[in-house]
Amino acid sequence: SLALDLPRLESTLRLPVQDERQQLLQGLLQPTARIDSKYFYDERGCELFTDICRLDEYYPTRTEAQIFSDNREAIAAQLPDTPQWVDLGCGDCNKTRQWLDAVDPARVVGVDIAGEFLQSSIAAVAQQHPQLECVGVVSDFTQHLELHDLLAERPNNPPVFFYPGSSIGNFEPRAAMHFIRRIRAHCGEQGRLLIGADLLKPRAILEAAYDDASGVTAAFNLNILNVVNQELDADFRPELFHHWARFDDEHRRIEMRLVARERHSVRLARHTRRHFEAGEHIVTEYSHKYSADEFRALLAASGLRCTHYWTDAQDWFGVFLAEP
Ligand code: AVJ
Repeated sequence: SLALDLPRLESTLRLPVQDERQQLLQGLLQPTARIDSKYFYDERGCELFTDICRLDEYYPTRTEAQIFSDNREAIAAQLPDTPQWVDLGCGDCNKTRQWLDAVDPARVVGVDIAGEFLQSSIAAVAQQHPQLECVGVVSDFTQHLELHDLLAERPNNPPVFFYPGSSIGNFEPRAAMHFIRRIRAHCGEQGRLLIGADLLKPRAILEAAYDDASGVTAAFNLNILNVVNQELDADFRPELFHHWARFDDEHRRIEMRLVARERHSVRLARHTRRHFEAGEHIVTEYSHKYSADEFRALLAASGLRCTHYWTDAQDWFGVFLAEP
């Protein structure tokens, strides 16, 4: 039957929905309001992010893709034979698909928080590669990465964790270290991490990438308020905020905010309101930037040794291969 042809889908989503809503609410009630960046990615947010990746100003996606296509065979040559390819945040699996010929994995494990989307994107890979075992794991892996049992089913196929796109930049450095340590704990001796990280570069280039002329990133940022309205039954009016993105030299990160245009108040939950003064802001995203040496040091602090490094002609983006 059709149902039996669907690839295996597991779930490690553990947080009850109620806790998630409570966390979101608490963040909004802090002296400086915060919304976790994961709330960007509803259906509209995913579309807008796809549009961002095609912007002239947004260089990371394109630059990483170039590094991958220029070095595909050289990178694959450094990986263990027939690994378990674990794509963290696989989305539509388009990036993974491009590696299958070169890497020849024993199986593909696609991990993503968006469960419905995951089923169909993993199914598409499985259909294109009938010999390949494909498993989808619905998981908020940034909170709890727990794939030991799954990986142990193939003890002779070491995992290659694929974490592209500089998604690691959303973590603050300490949290990034803890997350990479979790990955390391899954590596055994032969496991590897293949990770992309955005590099430090002149401020004007960074800021343009997060505040593009056509306003796509502004729309992406403002859309998070619609997501929060859905999640909490809140009544944010996006038109009362404006998009703000700057590079913070001290913390070496792009910070994205939503700034209140005027004094007003928002209902967050049934009996909870939050007031905003004109100019008061909500932090919606950090996107940390590293030098290649700093990123190697982060890997080292997380128990992994960077063995190979690839970059583009301008040193704008780094691809790191690391092992225990
Ligand atoms: C998906 C986290 C890598 O930080 O560049 C793009 C998200 N935000 N434009 C990034 C994003 C605004 C992106 N990451």
